[in-house]
Amino acid sequence: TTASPPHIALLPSAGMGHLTPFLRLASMLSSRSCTVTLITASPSVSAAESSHISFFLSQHPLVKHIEFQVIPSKPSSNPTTDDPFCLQFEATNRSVHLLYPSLASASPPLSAIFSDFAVASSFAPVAADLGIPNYIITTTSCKFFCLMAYLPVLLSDPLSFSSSLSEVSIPGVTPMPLPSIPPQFKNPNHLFTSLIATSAQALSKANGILMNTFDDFEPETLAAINSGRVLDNLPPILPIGPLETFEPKKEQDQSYLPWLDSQPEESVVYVSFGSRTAMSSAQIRELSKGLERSGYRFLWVLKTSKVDKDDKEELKDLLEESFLDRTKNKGRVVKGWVSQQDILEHPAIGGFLNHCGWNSVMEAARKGIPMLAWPQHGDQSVNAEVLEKAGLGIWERKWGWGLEGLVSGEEIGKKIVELMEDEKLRGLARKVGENAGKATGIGGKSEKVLTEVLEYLEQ
Ligand code: BUP
Repeated sequence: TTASPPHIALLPSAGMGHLTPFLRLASMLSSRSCTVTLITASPSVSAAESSHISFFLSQHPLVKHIEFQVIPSKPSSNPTTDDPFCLQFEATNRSVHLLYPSLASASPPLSAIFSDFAVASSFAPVAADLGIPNYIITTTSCKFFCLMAYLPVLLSDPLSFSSSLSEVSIPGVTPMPLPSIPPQFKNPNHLFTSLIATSAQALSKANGILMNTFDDFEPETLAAINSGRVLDNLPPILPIGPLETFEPKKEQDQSYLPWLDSQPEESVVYVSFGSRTAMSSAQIRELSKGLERSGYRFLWVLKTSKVDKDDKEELKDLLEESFLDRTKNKGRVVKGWVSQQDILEHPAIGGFLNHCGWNSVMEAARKGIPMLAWPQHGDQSVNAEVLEKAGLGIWERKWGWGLEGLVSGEEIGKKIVELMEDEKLRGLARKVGENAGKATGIGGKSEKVLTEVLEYLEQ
């Protein structure tokens, strides 16, 4: 009998940064004739997640959907964090065992499950009971993944994050300066830290770890981890990125597109800090000054709350009317969800001021758009270092974590000018884009890795 394409279930966890790569991969698998089941937790934290899930399903009628109820956390059950996404990771971990019956009775039978790193520990026993391969998907850089995988070892030594050391050392990986480490990692009791450490301990049980990165972007780190230098018990690390985007244009407020269409090529700075950064009003004011001072055209997506459902402030309450007036020909400020993919693909975009969420980095890499990195929290400082090293952008380290300090408009303005005028950087970034295209093209390294996994899983 000839082999038939595998049936793969995908289990993402909370937040658009986690959902997006899963939906993209689901679409890629579906177009390669796999049977795909998308598993989603309900209720979701943000409105963006629920609307993207519905939209995805409407575009992919062949994809099966399992929705499961998460057992909610008790209010203020965790004294170390009130981050709704982090609490949802924990709630999802407590609930994934509920999936067993529907996964066991899937038809055709499941060939494998691709589950998020954040649920690795609680899902490992479910996968073992089902007796099917489990691949873990991480939604960050390979370098930050190394830090997460090695976290249990670091936490076992009280001196690992001691302020007397200037950097954190992980075998095989270039040292990470202490200020780049998420501050929560210094507290082993913090929910974020304990979730990651527990997930890390389950990695050795997985069949492979799929990553949205590519060999040319992080060659040394990928070589180190795949030769067992970081830890000797990890399954293969499988770089399959940058993931293809499926998102067709949505009916949404795209009032900025006609404006963008009328701007010269590579003249506009696109400014966005992802779906989870709530910038302070003082920093928003400085950023507006910086954009104006730079003299460059800009498209700025502004958010003021961690969860979109809470974002109620209007532009006129956040920015001075005189600013909006003075810059009305130079720029656009947008509130609410935009199609970042369409924006980054637009020829008018010449630079990207961004928080370095890994999806955004890979999206900029695909298009070879130079970035000005301004990490806000989590994996973003390590990601900033990775993209700078790869030639995709610049990073002003002294700005620190965006959510902690206040950077002046003057400095921001200067850095934007640097980003837009650095022709060498533009050339390097373009090369990154070419390499990304090669990796995912027919016969490219990332494409081959995914093909091999799917061939292995054929039934
Ligand atoms: Br905001 C926003 N439109 O308006 P990251 C984001 N995106 O398409 P994050 C939009 O969401 P984590 C918007 O293109 C990317 O694919 C964007 O993921 C898209 O950052 C995704 O870049 C956001 O990884 O997540 O949201 O901060 O903290 O998990 O990295």
